[in-house]
Amino acid sequence: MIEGIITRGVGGNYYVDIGDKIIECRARGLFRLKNIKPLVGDRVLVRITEEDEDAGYIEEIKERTSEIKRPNVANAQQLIIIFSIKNPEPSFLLLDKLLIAASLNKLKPVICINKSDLADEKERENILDIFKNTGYKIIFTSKYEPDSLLELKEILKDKVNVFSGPSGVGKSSLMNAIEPGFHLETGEISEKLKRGKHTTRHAEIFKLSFGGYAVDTPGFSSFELEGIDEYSLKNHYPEIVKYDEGCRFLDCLHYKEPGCQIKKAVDEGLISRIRYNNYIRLLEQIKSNKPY
Ligand SMILES: Nc1nc2c(ncn2[C@@H]2O[C@H](COP(=O)(O)OP(=O)(O)O)[C@@H](O)[C@H]2O)c(=O)[nH]1
Ligand SMILES: [Mg+2]
Ligand SMILES: [Zn+2]
Repeated sequence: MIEGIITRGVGGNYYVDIGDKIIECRARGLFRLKNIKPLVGDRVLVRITEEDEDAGYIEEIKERTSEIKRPNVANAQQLIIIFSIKNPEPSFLLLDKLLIAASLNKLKPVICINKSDLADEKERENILDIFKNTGYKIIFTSKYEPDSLLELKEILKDKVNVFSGPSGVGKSSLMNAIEPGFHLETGEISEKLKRGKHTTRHAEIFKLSFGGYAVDTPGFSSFELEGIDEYSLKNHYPEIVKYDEGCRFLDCLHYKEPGCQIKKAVDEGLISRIRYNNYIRLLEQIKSNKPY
């Protein structure tokens, strides 16, 4: 049997990339018995049919390391969160929500600040300052700066990458710049035309010529704080975890409690006030949804 990765699934047919070619496969009945549905991104073992060397059966699905919804993809490894430094300016609250989504979905987040040709050194430093002490990987990219594209490619290489970010930040332009074979539509007019067309999306991961895969997700942008309660939210802020020691109350939410070390760390400039304020906004949102 040959190992491969499912890149596309349409009506019970699965397209499995085995390295040098794509094999069209059916899943074996035993998956249905076990109530397992093969997903795009699944690493599988395939038995090639005797009659046709481009067709086969999926015999085994390897254990998944992650599973995201909308689109439903298994084994994604990185979430590439794309915002632009301006036109439009980044929403740091949405950026935080995407970082939390990455954390919840066991994806490594990479913050990609695009259109960096429009920014000066000071503006870049302001962004880096917001994420100080988080440990997040942050890169600045522009379709006009070839070195930045090389850096992005190095990060994407050999990984299953999920792209996320609001429209207009240059996602499609960026993909086209790193992968000339993509020919994605760019600009506002094409965005409008596309709207409403792709209502029945089937998941698909796209092979990158330099190694790895890419998949686009519209779903994460409407992300709600599913599965997080007020006490677990802080675990998704690495810099809060880092300085979370010595608060007067053991279960301190770093909210209105006296003797809070996190508020002190914000005052001392160790934690960005923008990040802290977002944390408080999300905390209040979680609290208010709670039926008391
Ligand atoms: N200055 C600058 N503009 C860019 C860059 N990338 C894209 N744009 C412009 O931003 C607009 C939106 O780009 P598009 O790729 O369609 O964004 P998407 O909606 O995120 O896919 C277009 O007018 C692009 O020409 C960049 O690196 N620098
Ligand atoms: Mg686009
Ligand atoms: Zn505290």
